[in-house]
Amino acid sequence: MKKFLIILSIIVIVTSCVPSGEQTNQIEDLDVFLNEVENENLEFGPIISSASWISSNFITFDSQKVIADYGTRYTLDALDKARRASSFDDLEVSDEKRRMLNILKTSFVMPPPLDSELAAELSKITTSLGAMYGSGEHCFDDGVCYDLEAFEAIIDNSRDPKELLKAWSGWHEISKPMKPMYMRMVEIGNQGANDLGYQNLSDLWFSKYDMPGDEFLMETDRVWSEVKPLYDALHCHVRAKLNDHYGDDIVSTSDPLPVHILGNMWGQSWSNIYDIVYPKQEELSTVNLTEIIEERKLSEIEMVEYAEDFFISIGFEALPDTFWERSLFVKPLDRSVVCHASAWNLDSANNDLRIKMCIEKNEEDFITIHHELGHIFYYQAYNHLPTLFQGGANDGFHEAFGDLLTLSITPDYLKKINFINQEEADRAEKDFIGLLMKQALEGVVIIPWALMLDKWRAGIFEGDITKENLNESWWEMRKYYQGIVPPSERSEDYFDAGAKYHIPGNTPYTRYYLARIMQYQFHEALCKAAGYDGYLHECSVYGNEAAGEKIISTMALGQSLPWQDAFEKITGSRELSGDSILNYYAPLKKWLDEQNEFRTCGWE
Ligand code: X8Z
Ligand code: ZN
Repeated sequence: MKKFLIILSIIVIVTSCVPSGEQTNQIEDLDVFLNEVENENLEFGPIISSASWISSNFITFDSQKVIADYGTRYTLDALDKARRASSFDDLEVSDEKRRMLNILKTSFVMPPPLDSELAAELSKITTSLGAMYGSGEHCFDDGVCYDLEAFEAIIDNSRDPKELLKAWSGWHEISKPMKPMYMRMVEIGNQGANDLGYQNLSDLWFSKYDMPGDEFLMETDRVWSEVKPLYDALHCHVRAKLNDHYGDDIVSTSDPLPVHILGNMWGQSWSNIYDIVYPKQEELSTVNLTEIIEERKLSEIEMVEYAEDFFISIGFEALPDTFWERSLFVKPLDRSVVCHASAWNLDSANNDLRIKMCIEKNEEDFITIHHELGHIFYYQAYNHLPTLFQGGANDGFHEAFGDLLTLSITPDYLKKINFINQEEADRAEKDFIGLLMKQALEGVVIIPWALMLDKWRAGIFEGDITKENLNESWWEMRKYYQGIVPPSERSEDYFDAGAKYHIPGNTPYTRYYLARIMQYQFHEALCKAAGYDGYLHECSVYGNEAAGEKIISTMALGQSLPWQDAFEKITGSRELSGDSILNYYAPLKKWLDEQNEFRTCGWE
């Protein structure tokens, strides 16, 4: 019997190691196929990228026509490649090639079915939605028109509830006509996802995390349950302070927060109301970067240079000249552009990297510049890989590295770059609650928003949310997760989600949720590895090449390995966890709990 088993196992080993004639042919076919994909990506990728760059930088009838046409051809070609990739499903191949084939099969966000008419219709809709957002404007009865930046100037700075309500409502007019287009897009996209073997778009979107989609979603919920008490404490304090400022008519001490008074069009960051929630105290003062940028009369490009310097200080190579020549840093006055900040990898073989951003000279945009350069340096680090591996370990990684470095913008760092002097640094360091509060108003506040956004989209993709309850469900979920409500009654005539870039733009949003959790895990691990054992908010990795080496070598892996491997390389762990963010904010949480002791927290 034993002898028989040995013979059997030898046969098994032999059959699994030596390919049959048919398999050998298939392996050759696969190599030819992957080579063809690589060559086509290198040849046509840069042209499609340029067409896309033009269409976002010059929103005109013609640029949209061209990009819609390119979009159709590109998607049909990608679908064909996905189909060909599937023909190798049963072939035994190396992990690397299997990963390439999987990337070809899953790299869709809004796939049409393999039908040129539907593909053209879908491409036209997605292009139009993007352009409607990018060129969105609302004109009031007096004939005065506002675009997003003009509305944001009010929402971010005004303290007049009437003016805030007008600006918020005005911007949310622009998305009304998007609703039927959005629903038709989902219908076609769901059909496309189905043809690719997924139940629907949601199944496709959550299939990209190197684990079954439902397990991944359970992981994100688990981490949210860990972080929620911190968010709730912040919400409670902010509500009490807003109530002190505006009174019961605008915000009560027991209801959710009305979105228009939070200092951000979508209520996703509350850092613009920092002065209301954390009034100035003698002897203590957090650094105000907006004032420093204004005092020093920094130009938009100089702001980007400071961010570049941070990356260079930890070992990254400087950005190519073409980055500075071809990027868009300042909002043009003579044409319509998509102002939402983005980072572009137009031609990996030639390292053609650019950002497109209508930079405003303030703290918020200084932070966003670091975020965008996180993308750019990621591209630069992995552009040597085959094109199919040029991507983040997962999409959250791509969003996380720039944000990670902003945690290192400590008073000590600001002193090193001569933004503040020793005395100012000492005062800022003493005001660590102020520093943590400012960070939390952005970094913690975004978390439930970033989680709910794709949950809402999943509801539409799965058919639980329909055109009859599209807006109602949006606000129900915002209330449930964020404790935020609209400032007025919103009927189903509105499509309020469409007033957020990522909805008409079809950018998945769970990536920001992952980033906002992982960035603290990265920060804690890098600070510990550097031998730092003080408060995490005082740790800066500026100039730390050992930390830089870990970041750069992880980035250089691109998406060639499961994200858990890349994650382990930096953190030593393979799992998401809320522990690091809770450790980072522990002093603030203690302070908030004291402030909230006699307050009623939570919402219905
Ligand atoms: O869209 C962005 C970046 C470009 S990837 C500016 N962010 C999200 C948003 O603006 O809603 C960064 C934070 C979240
Ligand atoms: Zn980003």
